[in-house]
Amino acid sequence: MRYHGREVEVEGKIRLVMESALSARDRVGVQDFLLLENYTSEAAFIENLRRRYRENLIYTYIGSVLVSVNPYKELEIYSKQNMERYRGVNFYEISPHIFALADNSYRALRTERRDQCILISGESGAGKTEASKKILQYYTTTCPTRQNTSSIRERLLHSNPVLEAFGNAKTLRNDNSSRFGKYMDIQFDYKGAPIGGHILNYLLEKSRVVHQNHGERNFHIFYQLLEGGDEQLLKRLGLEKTNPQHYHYLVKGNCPRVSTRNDRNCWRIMTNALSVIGFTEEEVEELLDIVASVLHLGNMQFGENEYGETHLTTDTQLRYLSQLLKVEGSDLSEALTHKKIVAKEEEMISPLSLEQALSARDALSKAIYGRTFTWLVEKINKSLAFKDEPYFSSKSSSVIGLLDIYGFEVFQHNSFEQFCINYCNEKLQQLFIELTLKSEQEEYDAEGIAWETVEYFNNKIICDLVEEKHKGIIAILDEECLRPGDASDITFLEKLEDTLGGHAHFVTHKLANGKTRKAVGREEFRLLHYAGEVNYNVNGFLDKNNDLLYRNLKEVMCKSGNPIMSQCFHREELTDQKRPETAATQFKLSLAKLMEILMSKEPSYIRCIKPNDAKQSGRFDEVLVRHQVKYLGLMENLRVRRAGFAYRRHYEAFLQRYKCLCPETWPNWEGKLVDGVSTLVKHLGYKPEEYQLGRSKIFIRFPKTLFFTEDAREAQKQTVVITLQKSWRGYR
Ligand code: AD9
Ligand code: MG
Repeated sequence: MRYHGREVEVEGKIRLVMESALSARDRVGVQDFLLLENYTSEAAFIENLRRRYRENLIYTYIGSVLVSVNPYKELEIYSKQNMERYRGVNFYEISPHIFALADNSYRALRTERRDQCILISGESGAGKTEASKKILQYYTTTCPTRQNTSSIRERLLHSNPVLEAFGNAKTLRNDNSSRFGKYMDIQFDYKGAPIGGHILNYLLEKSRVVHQNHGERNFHIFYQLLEGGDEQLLKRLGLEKTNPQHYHYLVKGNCPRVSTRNDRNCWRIMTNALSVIGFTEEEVEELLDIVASVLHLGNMQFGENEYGETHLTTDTQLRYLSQLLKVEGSDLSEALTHKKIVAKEEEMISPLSLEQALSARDALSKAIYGRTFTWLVEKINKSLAFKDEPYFSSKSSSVIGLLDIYGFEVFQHNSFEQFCINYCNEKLQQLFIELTLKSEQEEYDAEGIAWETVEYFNNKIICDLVEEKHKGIIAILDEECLRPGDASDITFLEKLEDTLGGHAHFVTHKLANGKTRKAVGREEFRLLHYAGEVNYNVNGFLDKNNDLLYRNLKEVMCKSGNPIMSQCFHREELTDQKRPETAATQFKLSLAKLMEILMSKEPSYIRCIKPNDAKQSGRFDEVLVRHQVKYLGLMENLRVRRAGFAYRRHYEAFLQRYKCLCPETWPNWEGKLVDGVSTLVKHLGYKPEEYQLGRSKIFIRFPKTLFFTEDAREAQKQTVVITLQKSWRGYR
């Protein structure tokens, strides 16, 4: 084979570049955006993504950040052999992959003994959960095993199907959408073997239990149970193996089946996972009793008498509920139709209207489901907890945290849930900006290299708008929730207008000149997020934030004979005078804790991109991708990384890769590494402005310089192959 060289001008110098290397780059783009010639051009960025996507190359780097585009099809790149290929290999030596990032974090954990975290972000359906599963598989497959802890791998892996059954659902955006945020620590011992884990969960979208938008479903578990549960089980639970449409809580979205999901299969996997995690048969029974109870609650029917008082019209559900939850039927019936208020040690009971009874019933269903989910996470945590051995302290272990949290969401109708989800994304973006800029600066400082500051949009102003004490949106919402009297969603909106009107990122329908802005409804406020504008409808904000359950319903549940329920509803709740924290404040506090956890670790980032809205493979919707590139801040990230030098590499790695290009460094350089690199680049004709030598790394300013070096290496390799082939033929 003959290789044709092509002369190209590089930095004013004519250099010979191998044709094959050039055409390959034209076809598949660059594997690191830092190497893009025109790095400020969004069009070039997207074109690079598109080229790679067309070739099924779904991963690309921006330095150490991994950008991933959802392939919407199974790729043969996650095999065990492939995992082995990525072990101990540097980023640039092999094509970009999520395993490379996982391995990199693992090696940093082992060599620097520093806790790591991997932050996965992207919009709904972009591939975050799949990414986190691939990472977990990588660690559980490739890391050494510690005696007696092999089952921990199994338990770590099996926690996923359980949490997904209870916490994921089909939405318009994703057939397996995580409706809760998840941060999982994987704990490793001093030899690098996984020995335990811990999960923190964030804000489950409980409202889905009682309501789903058109085309969406309730949580998977309900359909799995009805599809997969055997006759005997369903009979015991009082459920019919019928179309889920029979159940009021499952009909709202008019979408009982999803072509991409096999509920029966998932049921088998989920029940097996429960037993691997260590659920006893009784616990599984109790858990399913609760799931069935929620369906029965949804099917309860109420009637109203002439005085506007409500009563139950059928008692089938009540019978099953009292059996499954082990509560007194009459108590439950009374609590669902009456409200009890305790004021100054006096109890007052008043009947509920039909509407109030329905809302009390839904509040109970949400509370039961939400608390069961929390119980489930705690139960899994107990199973994953590292059991300390006397000679081995958990203090000597280190962790890699995996964050898979809901991505930025914009629907036609956005409510309290989207408000919380998007606030969370603001916080993560802030962390990302702070940490990438900080680490970039730290690296230049550590290496003794001068650098220029880069302007970027700091979204702190939006985080403050939401969370600031006394005058942030959450504070105003809480104030309205606590205010007795006429507080309502609308008075909340009015307060927002009074306090925040004029803020650069807050808009309502009222214009300063007294006119009306048409793009924002009368019951909405708009936030100008870093990722785009979102209108939030205030309807339901107060109720969802209060998240209250009538006292008598709590009393009934506290007496439940179902052991899981009695762990979920504590008697102290009834005597505790302190008002529980509101949902938004709880979320804010848990996010603040999460930020602390993440700040204490060394972060790696995976930025997931969704290529189209049709969940189809091979379709690359440029408008959609451009939007994500923008709000994931990828161009900004690239600009920051390129502000100084496009590329950097440790002397040792650089020398190892390119020493063959210089007779003085080949086959081995005996002296100081920095001198070897200096000799090598001078031999290659690097100009002084093209590079700088730091304390441990070479910094290369332009991608062209690196391309030239790579191409020279490729040509050298080919020469060696051809020479070898010739001598082999001569030998024969
Ligand atoms: V959400 O915010 O939880 O709604 P995610 O988690 O970002 O969302 P998810 O990982 O669930 O999205 O991916 C959505 C679907 O895309 C999956 O169910 C797969 O069908 C598909 N997907 C994602 N990543 C891959 C992949 N690496 N290979 C193959 C993938 N398919
Ligand atoms: Mg997910």
